[in-house]
Amino acid sequence: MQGVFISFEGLDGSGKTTQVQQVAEVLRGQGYEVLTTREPGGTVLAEKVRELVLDPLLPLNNMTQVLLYLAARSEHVEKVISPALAAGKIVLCDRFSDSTLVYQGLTRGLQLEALENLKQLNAYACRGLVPDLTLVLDGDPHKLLTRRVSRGVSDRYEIQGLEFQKQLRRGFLTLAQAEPERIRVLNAEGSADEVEQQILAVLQQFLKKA
Ligand code: T5A
Repeated sequence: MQGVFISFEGLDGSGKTTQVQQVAEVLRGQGYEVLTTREPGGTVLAEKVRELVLDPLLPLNNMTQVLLYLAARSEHVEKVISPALAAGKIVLCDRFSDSTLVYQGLTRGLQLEALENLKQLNAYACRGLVPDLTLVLDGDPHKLLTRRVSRGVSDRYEIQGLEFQKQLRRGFLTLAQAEPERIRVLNAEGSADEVEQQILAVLQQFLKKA
């Protein structure tokens, strides 16, 4: 039986990493085999790419960033995600292709219609793999950024501040509007347990149908 591929998306500090871990524990307790992973990352090479691409001191133009993310994703899909899906696991991935469309596309002045090239490059890197379900953890950028800042701001995107986070939010909501069947938007402003309950409600319904 083919597994289920679920990606978590949203602003920096929206709680994706926390939720991936919490939700994985609950699903494992229900008897599911669950793999958690993240982007950029998930393989030795992709973790090295992560260091490069998030380094705020290393100048990288947007196309170079895209190609680095896609190189990392190609490895990640081939070596980690696809084998886990083939083994029937639920894969919970902390960010995936939609982050590229938002961070390297919609926030760079591209409109939705102009994302076609980026989508094609991404589809090539992923060999056509698309998440079965994507959960966007959404909320007021100021509130969410404050959580992250209290832990220390360090990477290439976080240092771009509140205005950039607002653009990111608009970007994820635009994608969700365009693909409402796949992308579900959840309110991430509550406590971690409240957000977890919302996610589990969506997941239980989704897994019943899968
Ligand atoms: N990127 C990524 C691209 O530009 N293009 C791409 O194609 C891809 C794949 C990744 C960066 O790379 C960019 C996007 C990102 O900027 P990252 O460090 O992995 O870098 O960044 P994030 O994915 O944003 O991870 P963060 O750790 O910053 O945020 P999370 O995972 O959303 O949040 P989390 O769970 O770590 O929580 C942050 C803090 O808030 C607390 C946690 O304990 C933690 O301290 N918290 C809560 N506090 C109150 N209420 C809740 N509900 C809370 N949930 C968590």
